[in-house]
Amino acid sequence: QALPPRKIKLIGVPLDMGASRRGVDMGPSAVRVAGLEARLEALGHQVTDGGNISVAIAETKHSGEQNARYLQEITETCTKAAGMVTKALEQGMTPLVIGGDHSVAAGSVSGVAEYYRHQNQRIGLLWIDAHGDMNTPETSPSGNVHGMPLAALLGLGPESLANICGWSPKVLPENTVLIGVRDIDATEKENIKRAGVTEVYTMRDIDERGMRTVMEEALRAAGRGTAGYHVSLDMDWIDPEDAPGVGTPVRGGATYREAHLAMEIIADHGRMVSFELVEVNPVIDEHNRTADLAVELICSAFGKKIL
Ligand code: EXY
Ligand code: MN
Ligand code: MN
Ligand code: MN
Repeated sequence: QALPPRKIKLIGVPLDMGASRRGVDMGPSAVRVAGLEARLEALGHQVTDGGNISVAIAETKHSGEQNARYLQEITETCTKAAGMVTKALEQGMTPLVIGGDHSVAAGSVSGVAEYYRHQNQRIGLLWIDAHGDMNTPETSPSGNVHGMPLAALLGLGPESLANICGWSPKVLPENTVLIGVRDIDATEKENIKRAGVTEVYTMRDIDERGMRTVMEEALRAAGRGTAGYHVSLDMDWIDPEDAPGVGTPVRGGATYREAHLAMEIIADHGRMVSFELVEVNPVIDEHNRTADLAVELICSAFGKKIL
């Protein structure tokens, strides 16, 4: 059913130090319990579960600077994640990273960019999220690092995250696309401009122009001159009616069908080089239904068709 079959490397990252609400560290487990491996294999893919990256427990650490709490531990985790992602690609596998809070993306996207850099290629990035994740320690209203990973990947900082793999920026603004945003801080808005990211599709754009048009434009921008793109899916993109188990829910998100359609279009284009899904919080979920939806969406992104 899925075309063509891929070798998928599953990498769990039980990180929750980037968020103030606890519990997303249980995300990888909830997504596995929802049947991720079996359901991908039913589509014809070959899945190897690489287990979880070992992550420090917040209670055993000092949070450090308040404008970017646990930055050191998060950088260590992201560095490990980047290494695993690069290695999976070297082995001909498609990385599938399950978080954890969204700060892990600073590692996974770095790992993908590092692999393609060795082939003199660059990657595009689809950031699918209610939030922009474009704060720096200087602009963050919360000090939560999960509000900063996209700024790091574009080279704005924080510096230790931006320089994972020893270079920066990991993606160019013209190949970086924000999809579904509806909660951006005023200072963060400035950062988006400063970074030069113009491919921003808000929920209003999706309402007015439809998911199909938005996704076609988004994929064109992310794919222009790149080896392909990484998909970073924050589950808080989806409306809390359908995805209640997330750390930072925001009303007015993508519907169940819109979310599937976006993933189906990504699969049709066949240019996704890696995928990550973050911010599932089992502590506030209802009978694991956010994790179930996460698995469904991953299957759609990996080629599951209705008929
Ligand atoms: N913009 C807010 C902050 O920086 O604190 C909220 C960030 C939430 C980030 C979530 C994961 O996408
Ligand atoms: Mn297997
Ligand atoms: Mn996010
Ligand atoms: Mn978010």
